[in-house]
Amino acid sequence: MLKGKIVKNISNLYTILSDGVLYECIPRGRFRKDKKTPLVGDEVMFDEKELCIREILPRKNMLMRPSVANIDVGLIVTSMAHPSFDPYLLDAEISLITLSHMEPVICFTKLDIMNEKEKKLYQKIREYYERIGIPTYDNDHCKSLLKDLKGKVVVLTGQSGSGKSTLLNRMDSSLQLKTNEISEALNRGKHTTRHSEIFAVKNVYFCDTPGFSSLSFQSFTKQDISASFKEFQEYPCKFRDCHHNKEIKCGVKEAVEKGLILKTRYASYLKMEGEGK
Ligand SMILES: Nc1nc2c(ncn2[C@@H]2O[C@H](COP(=O)(O)OP(=O)(O)OP(=O)(O)O)[C@@H](O)[C@H]2O)c(=O)[nH]1
Ligand SMILES: [Mg+2]
Ligand SMILES: [Zn+2]
Repeated sequence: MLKGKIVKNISNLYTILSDGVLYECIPRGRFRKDKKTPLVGDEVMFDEKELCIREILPRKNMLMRPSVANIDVGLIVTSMAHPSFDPYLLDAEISLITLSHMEPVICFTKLDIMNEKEKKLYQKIREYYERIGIPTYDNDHCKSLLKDLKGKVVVLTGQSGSGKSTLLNRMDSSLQLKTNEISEALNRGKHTTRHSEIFAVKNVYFCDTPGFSSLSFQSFTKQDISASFKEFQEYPCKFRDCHHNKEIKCGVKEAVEKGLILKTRYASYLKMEGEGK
């Protein structure tokens, strides 16, 4: 029996990295019965002769969409043009990553093709997220990103066509990951990356993933969703359990009025909170 890390999964076949060697394994039958699915990022015990996963070791954390485990940083690859900036998707990803006990980091893309309006928006957006404590980068400055992520396990998230695979190719041209033009008619990507896979670039483990555009908050409590909007805590409300919705003397709503909280961010909050239990 050996210990290893799942670095790739296509249907029921798992690629496991152990001591520099790759093994292709299937899970043992019992996992399905126990409703346990091994995930990319999992540390596992496996039988190297039968090529069979025997045990999933305890997880530090996991994400549902994309489904990955044992992640330090969720790198949200955020396109500013083609596909156009989607504030809800960014906020939803920040909250899901935070609620899954991972650190959110943003990498903006497509800065070279922004129009004047998008350039203005970009300045405002980047400043805001930086101010509320989320590190921001862009794909024209990959070196600093690599330096700051040293030693971490990083999952790339973001909608199809945002440039996740392109970002990895820019950091290591030998990866040659498949990328695709976005559909101009639909202004979105073509779901080019079909499975999650971990690649080592220098001393960072990056997990490339398929893009998702619908994310659900049904399994989270309204309280947890509220807590994932960390900057809201800076503005006290009259009621301690304020939902920042219809209540009077709500510090958060006042901050939105004053322009201290982004309107789009508040709209994201209301949408997610509405879904929570
Ligand atoms: N002009 C410009 N094009 C970019 C940039 N980043 C990515 N692209 C292009 O955007 C398209 C989509 O990029 P991908 O890397 O395939 O996007 P992805 O996020 O991996 O998409 P999925 O695998 O479908 O989830 C490709 O045609 C890239 O060449 C950028 O910064 N500027
Ligand atoms: Mg891709
Ligand atoms: Zn409030």
